[in-house]
Amino acid sequence: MCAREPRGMEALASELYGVQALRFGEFVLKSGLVSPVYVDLRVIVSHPALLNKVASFIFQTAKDAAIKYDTVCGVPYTALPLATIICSTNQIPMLIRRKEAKDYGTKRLVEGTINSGETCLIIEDVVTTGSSVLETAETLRKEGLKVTDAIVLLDREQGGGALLEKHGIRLHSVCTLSKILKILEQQEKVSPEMVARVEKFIQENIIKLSEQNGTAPVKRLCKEMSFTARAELPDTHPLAAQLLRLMEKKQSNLCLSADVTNSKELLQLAATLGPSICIFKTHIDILDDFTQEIAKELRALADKHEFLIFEDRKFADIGNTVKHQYEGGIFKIASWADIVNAHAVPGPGVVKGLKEVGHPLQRGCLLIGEMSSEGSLATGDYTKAVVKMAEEHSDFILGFISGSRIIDKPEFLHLTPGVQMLAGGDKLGQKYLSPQEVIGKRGSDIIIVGRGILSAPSRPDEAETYRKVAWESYLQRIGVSAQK
Ligand code: 5BU
Repeated sequence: MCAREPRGMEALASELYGVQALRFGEFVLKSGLVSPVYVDLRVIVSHPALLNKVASFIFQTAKDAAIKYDTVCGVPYTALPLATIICSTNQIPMLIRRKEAKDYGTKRLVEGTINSGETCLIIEDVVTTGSSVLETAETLRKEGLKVTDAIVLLDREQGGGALLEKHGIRLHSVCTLSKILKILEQQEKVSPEMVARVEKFIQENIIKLSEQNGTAPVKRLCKEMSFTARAELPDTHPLAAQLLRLMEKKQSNLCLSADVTNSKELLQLAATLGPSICIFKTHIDILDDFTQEIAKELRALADKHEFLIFEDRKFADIGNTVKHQYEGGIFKIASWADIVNAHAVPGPGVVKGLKEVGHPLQRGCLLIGEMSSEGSLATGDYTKAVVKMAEEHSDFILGFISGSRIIDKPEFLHLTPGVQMLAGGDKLGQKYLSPQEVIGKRGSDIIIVGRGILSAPSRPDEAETYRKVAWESYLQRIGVSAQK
């Protein structure tokens, strides 16, 4: 829903352009998409007169739409000062949504007086997918508040309104991106060619409801960065870069989960499926007959067939203990596994301990952001905290185990277990999604497949089938048609 064009919109558009809240050119977004427009309304806090003006436009839009509400909440952070001005000027009680509750679970997520049953109006600066507004609405609703409407200064018209409508929220915008474009074109600030480019970009990047999953919209993933391009980014971990390059070379984003209990079978798997895979994942402690010789032979096969070895050890103890578990014991994991993984549950000490051993050896670690098993507790704020921990230790953490992309930074890799051709599950809580869903729709990079391949009559043939399907899903995602 877009409000009638309010008077003074031309002046507002011109001022926003003047302070570079809207910029035109070529911008690489966090997702790797190249966009001809960049909207950053955070800058308006440095221009008090403009900040006041934006707040009054938002308030007027709520008035024009005759919305009934008791309180106002701004989506953190840019909309917080806007909500403050609106509430202070018009004597309306305000609520503040915390982005993260410190000490998870013990602190309040919403500050201010909450009167259950009251209606809260959400204020936002810019809406693309609608997911930030939706997150805020869900937090408020959990506190017993009603959320029926949201006002946004700028709607990028990329599907946010439809998502919010699905969740019972009417989106009202002071202005749309295309309207602002028209104004700036008339003012000769933006060329007709640039307007056409931006309009095309908006059209091509509309996130359709059918592509959205639950509350979090799955991003439209066309025209993303290729694995090769991601390998070249300055912040990509050297091991991730090596992996990305070998994936492109072998045309494989398949990780085999070699869950067998006999070392002969393990080595045979590595020898026969090696050409089809980018990673060979082990649970070394389920082998009946492990010796260091096996690790050596596996290492030689990894070098021969160019795959990485990932020991799915799931470290989850204090730093000092995991250091020993990683380096020593019978398995001496650090001496042969390129990649290990860890739970974030103990806090950053687990990463620091592992890093002391692994970093000098140029190893890398994946953090477990989500699990594929039914009823997993690794969701929501926990997953967000895992992402934060990874960002703080990106010299050792190269990515995540997760069901979908959990951070839009192309430097990080996402590996997803719980994959089979047919969705479903096993009797012990494992849940399966298809390779197309995981790579094409959920934005993960690598599928991890165990029994889907291991229980097939011909393991090499089945591995090839998984490799091809996952690779084609990746090619489609980056906008390249698969070579048959
Ligand atoms: P499957 O046979 O494809 O179901 O095997 C999946 C493998 O991935 C198995 O080794 C699990 O231990 C591993 N896994 C998982 O299934 N789910 C998770 O969330 C994580 C690991 Br973390």
